[in-house]
Amino acid sequence: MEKSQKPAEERACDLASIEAIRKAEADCVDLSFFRMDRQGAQCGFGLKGLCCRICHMGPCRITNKTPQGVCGADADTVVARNFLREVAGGSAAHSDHARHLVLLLGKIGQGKGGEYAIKDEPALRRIAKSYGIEEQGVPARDLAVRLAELMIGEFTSQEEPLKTLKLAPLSRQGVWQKREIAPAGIDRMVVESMHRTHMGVDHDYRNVLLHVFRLALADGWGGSRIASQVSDILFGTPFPVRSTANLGILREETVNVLVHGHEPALSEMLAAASNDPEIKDYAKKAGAQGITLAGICCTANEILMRHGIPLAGNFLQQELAIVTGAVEMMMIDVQCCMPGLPDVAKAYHTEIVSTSGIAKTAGAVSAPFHTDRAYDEAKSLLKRAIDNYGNRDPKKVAIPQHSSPLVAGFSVESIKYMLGGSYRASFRPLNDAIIQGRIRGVVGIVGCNNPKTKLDSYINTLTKELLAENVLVLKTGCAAIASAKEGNLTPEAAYQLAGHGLKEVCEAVGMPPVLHMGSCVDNSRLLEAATEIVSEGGLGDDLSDVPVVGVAPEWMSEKAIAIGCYFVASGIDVILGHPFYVSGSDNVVKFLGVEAKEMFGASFHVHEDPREAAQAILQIIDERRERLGINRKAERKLMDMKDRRELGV
Ligand code: SF4
Ligand code: MSK
Repeated sequence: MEKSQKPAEERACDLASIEAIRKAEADCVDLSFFRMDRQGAQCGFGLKGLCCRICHMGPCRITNKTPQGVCGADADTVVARNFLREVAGGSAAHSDHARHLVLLLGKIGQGKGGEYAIKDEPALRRIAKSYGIEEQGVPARDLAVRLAELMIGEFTSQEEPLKTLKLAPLSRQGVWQKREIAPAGIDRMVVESMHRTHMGVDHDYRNVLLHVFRLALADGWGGSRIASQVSDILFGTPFPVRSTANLGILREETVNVLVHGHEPALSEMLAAASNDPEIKDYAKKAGAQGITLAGICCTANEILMRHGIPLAGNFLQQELAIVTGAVEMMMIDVQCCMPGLPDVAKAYHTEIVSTSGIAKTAGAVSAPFHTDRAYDEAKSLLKRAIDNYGNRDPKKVAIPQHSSPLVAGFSVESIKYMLGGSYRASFRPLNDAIIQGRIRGVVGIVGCNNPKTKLDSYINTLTKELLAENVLVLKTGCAAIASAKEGNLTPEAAYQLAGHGLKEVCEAVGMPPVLHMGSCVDNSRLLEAATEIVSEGGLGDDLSDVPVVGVAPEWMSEKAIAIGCYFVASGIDVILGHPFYVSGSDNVVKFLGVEAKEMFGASFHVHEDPREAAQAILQIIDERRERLGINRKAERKLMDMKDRRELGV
């Protein structure tokens, strides 16, 4: 391996990652950081979205000299089609994850769910009711069957719009009807995207882009929302939990097992099985003090939110965790698991085990798990990891001793509870704080890491800038893990980072200034939170009224594009830390940045500098506050003796 071109401290912010990158260099282990260097200048046609390989008359590259492909497609058509295919990939990923959970819910209802059960019956009843299913007097298992059938209908509906759209504010539903972008079944929307972008079908970039937003809505209000809802029913609605984040959570004296990917079904069983006395004994007999179960990426977020299981790291730390030399097994499922993991693992004793039949990786052990015998399979995977403990080479072990405490578990239900207690659980105190100006606005910071950016640096800089300006920050995915590592997910962080008003609110409620709301499918919880703000009253009638903004700072996946698109179609402006592959078409850029605003009341904005992004966000928030008539500091009236006498106290 060639010598690295950059010092480790220019690649990552947190000390644990810096130490692990240095160790990888010393161990001659290749990482995504170094592969990015070797890519050199990336393909200009790809970056602009101007390469078309949709048919085999191509591949065609659109240039000034060749402004059309062989078929006559111009830059607008090529760029728009490529963009739609990306959103189809992202929407399919979220929604297929949801489908697996719905199928499990149905099986549990039929008594065929193995050890899985309905853990949160109130959530089942609440959610069934929200879809108009009569739940009173209906046994939980029957209700599960009915809800699963209804949800499967959300995938297969051919013409009827999604039922989940009704969970949005009425005025927003009106916008979707007016623009004719209310989606039918999720599967149909994905299939239609592939059809429209086949050679010789939809060539009008506007028509293609309208379908982008239609499809994205099927993801945000459909697939992703369903995934979060069913996870809550099966595994419990998240409530605040304490935990720890970063590579320092790995322990030399325990068997270290990591789960990585997105789907929570197996990791839930692993969480239970790791506490099984038989497994604990087995670990002791192998000479370990026990098992440390921890997570990477969004599987980590799922089990953190419900069990407080520690976060080993975010996307760019998946290889670094193995480089510690202290990981016996990394179980991967779907999405964001790098195919290079087995190469890294070869340098150590780590076993990479792929647990999904749809996601095999060359060099990894394939052990697809089955929901009807999940607990036994979870136990045998843990035993296999314990058996590997003896293969650990102490000379190769170096666990960075850095980790930070955190509080996570902020579902909409738990935020309501924190704000109002069990008798007055509501968003009212939050709305009042926004109206009074103590909280200037709410920003959702979401998405991944990308070796194009120093790991976590944009996310953390932006977060601090916004907190100082009294902006409440909601987080999901790898962006949330970045804040966890930085120590910003604790109530104490409000004292160090928040402006006066936000600090007051956090202090009164006892909450962190940055709320961890879950994995990337849980971005639907951000829509849910914004909808709660609207329905609580006093801040407009639509999502495009409320002072809320979405940001994807270091994004890399197609899912992040789908998320951005459903935010915009829902009326929430989105700031990107780096642009989509669309700059090859001025018309597409204008559509996403300007025309979207006219249609949806929100659009995309690109800001590659986090401080500049913070200013742009504050400007959007203040414009919305201005329109609501609340853009002034709440006047503080000093009481004189006369006022006090009138109060009669
Ligand atoms: Fe070229 Fe048209 Fe075929 Fe695309 S669809 S590869 S632009 S001929
Ligand atoms: S895991 S999609 S890197 S957030 Fe959801 Fe992280 Fe992005 Fe994957």
